[in-house]
Amino acid sequence: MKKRERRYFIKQSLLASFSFVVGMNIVHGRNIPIGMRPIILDENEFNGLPGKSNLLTILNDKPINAETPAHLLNDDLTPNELFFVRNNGNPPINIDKDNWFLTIEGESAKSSKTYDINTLKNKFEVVTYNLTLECGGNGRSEFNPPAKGNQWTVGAVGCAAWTGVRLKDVLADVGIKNDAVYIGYYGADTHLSGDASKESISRGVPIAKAMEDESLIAWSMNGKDLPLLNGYPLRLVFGGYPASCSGKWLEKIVIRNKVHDGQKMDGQSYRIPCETVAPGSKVEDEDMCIIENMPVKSLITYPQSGATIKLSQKLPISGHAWTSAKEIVSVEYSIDFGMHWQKCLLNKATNRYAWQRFNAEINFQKSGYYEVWARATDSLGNTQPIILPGWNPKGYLNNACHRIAVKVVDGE
Ligand SMILES: Nc1nc2c(c(=O)[nH]1)N[C@H]1C(S)=C(S)[C@@H](COP(=O)(O)O)O[C@H]1N2
Ligand SMILES: [Mo]
Repeated sequence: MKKRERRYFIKQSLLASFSFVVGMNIVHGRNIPIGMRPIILDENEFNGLPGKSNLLTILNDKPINAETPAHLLNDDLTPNELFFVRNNGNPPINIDKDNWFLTIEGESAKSSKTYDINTLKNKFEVVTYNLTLECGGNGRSEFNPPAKGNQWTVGAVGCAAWTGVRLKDVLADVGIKNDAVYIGYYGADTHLSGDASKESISRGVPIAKAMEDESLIAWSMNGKDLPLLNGYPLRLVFGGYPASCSGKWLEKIVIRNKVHDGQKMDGQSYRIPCETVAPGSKVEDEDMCIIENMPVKSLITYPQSGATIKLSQKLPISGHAWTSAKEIVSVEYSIDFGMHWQKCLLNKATNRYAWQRFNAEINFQKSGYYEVWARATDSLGNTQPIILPGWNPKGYLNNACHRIAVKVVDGE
């Protein structure tokens, strides 16, 4: 009997990821054997992320997840190419922004309407807000016992100037019934399995959050089109909430008469135990609560951890602090592992949910190894824990103080 040639080909979903990363359709891609990657992914000048700096740290390429090293987050507005990327599925390809449609409907909508992006621009007031987006899983890598999922360190956060229309204006145009409690989104990305009937993610926010002035349907980031990986051509942006609520590649919003029950709203996703639990506990789904407001947090963005300075010099430090409350009221730093804290200079925010710059100059009295820690306090009196806050099964909401290493050496 003739021996049949056996070859195993990659899955359709992996091929879709490869095509996306390469930035074009891979002709004959179905023939790629299992275990082989397009060679271009291994060439140095190509980090595989369209519109993104190759200085991002790639945590996962199926789906694409990449974070920003802390010292590259020093700008007041995070440059588009440095803004982190968190995908749950395969981003859409071949987008035509002139033929992009957003439909608003749902059991608590008084009508159903579909808008193209030009209509949104012309029909509603166009506004710009600086809004901080932070993934609910930012900081996950520090949890112990470890939590599964992307091992974000500190860089799943950024603050950009988002331009678009207010979600509340568009919802009002459609009409909101009195029984509305939630909105949910649907995007054009596809499930990793390749199954077209499944959503990769479909989350949302309570109606009160949707109605805030700063809750946007945005098409622009820092004065430019959204990068493809950040939701081009249209996305939701909610500052102060886990970024998972800010639906990318936005095609549909539903006005719901109950808590939205889309993909990753249920089970353990984007939920924490309603009551504190011991590390490592198994928590039943019904004892898990949806994450709403994000906790107060800060990041030292200058200098880079590991910096060396001379004892005779002062060390300038800088960074950002953010909160879902009205504002940050103080940022302090410590160089003695939290025994003493000194105040930093703190800028006012341009608007609610924008991060606030802090600065300080540090004098060291002796040469040696130091850590600089930063701790922010918001207008509700909430402050950051020094070590890891409440353990939770999925590793969300780690707002422990950021630490950097500094070496002080003798000399002028
Ligand atoms: N359609 C869609 N929207 C999405 C996601 C996604 O996978 N698909 N990821 C969410 C999550 S979990 C986060 S943290 C943010 C990340 O936004 P960014 O990639 O622009 O930084 O987008 C949210 N919106
Ligand atoms: Mo996220």
